Amino acid sequence: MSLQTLAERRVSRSMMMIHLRRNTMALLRRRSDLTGKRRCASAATLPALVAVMLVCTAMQAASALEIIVPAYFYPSPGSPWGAMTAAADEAPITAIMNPGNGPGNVKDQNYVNAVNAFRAAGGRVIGYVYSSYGARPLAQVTADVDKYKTWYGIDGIFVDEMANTGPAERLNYYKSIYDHVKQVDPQWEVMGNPGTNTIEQYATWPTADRFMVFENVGSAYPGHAPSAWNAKYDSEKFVNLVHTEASAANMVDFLNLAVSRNVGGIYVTDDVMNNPWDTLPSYWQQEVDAVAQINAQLSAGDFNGDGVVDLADLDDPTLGWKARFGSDLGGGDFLDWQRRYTGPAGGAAIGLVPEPPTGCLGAVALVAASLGVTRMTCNPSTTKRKSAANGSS
Ligand SMILES: [Ca+2]
Ligand SMILES: [Ca+2]
Repeated sequence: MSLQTLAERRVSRSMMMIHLRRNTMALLRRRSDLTGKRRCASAATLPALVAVMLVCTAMQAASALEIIVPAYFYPSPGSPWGAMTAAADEAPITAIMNPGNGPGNVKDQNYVNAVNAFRAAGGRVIGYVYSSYGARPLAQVTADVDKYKTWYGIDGIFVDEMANTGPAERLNYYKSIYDHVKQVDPQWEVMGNPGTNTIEQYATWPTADRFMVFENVGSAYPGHAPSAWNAKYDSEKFVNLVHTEASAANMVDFLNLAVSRNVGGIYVTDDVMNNPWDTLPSYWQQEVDAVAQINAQLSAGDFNGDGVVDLADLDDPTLGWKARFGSDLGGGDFLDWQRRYTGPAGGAAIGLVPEPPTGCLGAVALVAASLGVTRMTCNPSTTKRKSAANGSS
């Protein structure tokens, strides 16, 4: 992998983590008493985890799962753009705008307003261009890219109908698009859509920052097998689109399946062919909630949002657990951290892992004592966030 690609990955990861950090407070506020109960029960497994701590280093938190919406609907009043904007502080969302099989012929103020509102709420937007599997004249593609840059404040380009085979000149065609986008704006991402598995050369050439490697009906998703080379890259490099999936339960299963398959971006809809992308799914809010829940699990213990669960998550002067204890973080969050931290023992935190059944109480009490806090128990009604208990934010 080239240094440039690595740098872009870091930019992409840091953008994701900024989004995660922005959402941390909201996510934590949404956790229920049930979650508190589950956390306290987990104290019984702590001794086993201590053994793991001794042999491992700081644990890498997984990248957040992102929703990638082909938003091929016009932003008229009451359109699904409003529902996407309303959800943008709950889960990371990138919308693909597509005014007219591309940017269209004129700047559209309704798109300006919708895009600006969605981005102000935390969403990202990339602009649709098609490439006819390498047959569309390059100048037409780059002209579309330029129109997006001139008319809209967005975050990148979505290259549809991407080829997934050689020869080198086809790869070079897509690298030319990629290079043009990076010239137009080095911050812009390029998402390529072969719609199916592709060869690794498309990633290494490079031709895109991430790839949509599945676009098909729900019934084809469980049996889908990603290319073996995908495992060498971060999950944020891969996106799946699933349409014609009527079952909300299957949708949730597919989100988890995506995580298990090293896929960082997904969208599942019950809309069907000929155009499954001209509205949001009927289970949109359930999908947003499910992604937020998955991300809360993936980021548990990573209080400073840097993608790693380590001692800084306790000690960071503003974002660390100690600094936030009693405001938006409590004993259950410490146990999250303890479960996921696998680095060397340091400070007071690790030396106090107790035996069950008083595990939760003891762990929290010992850390709390070092902070001068006296009344913490394992009762979910008291370990839940103060903000939730007070009904404030
Ligand atoms: Ca439709
Ligand atoms: Ca961290």
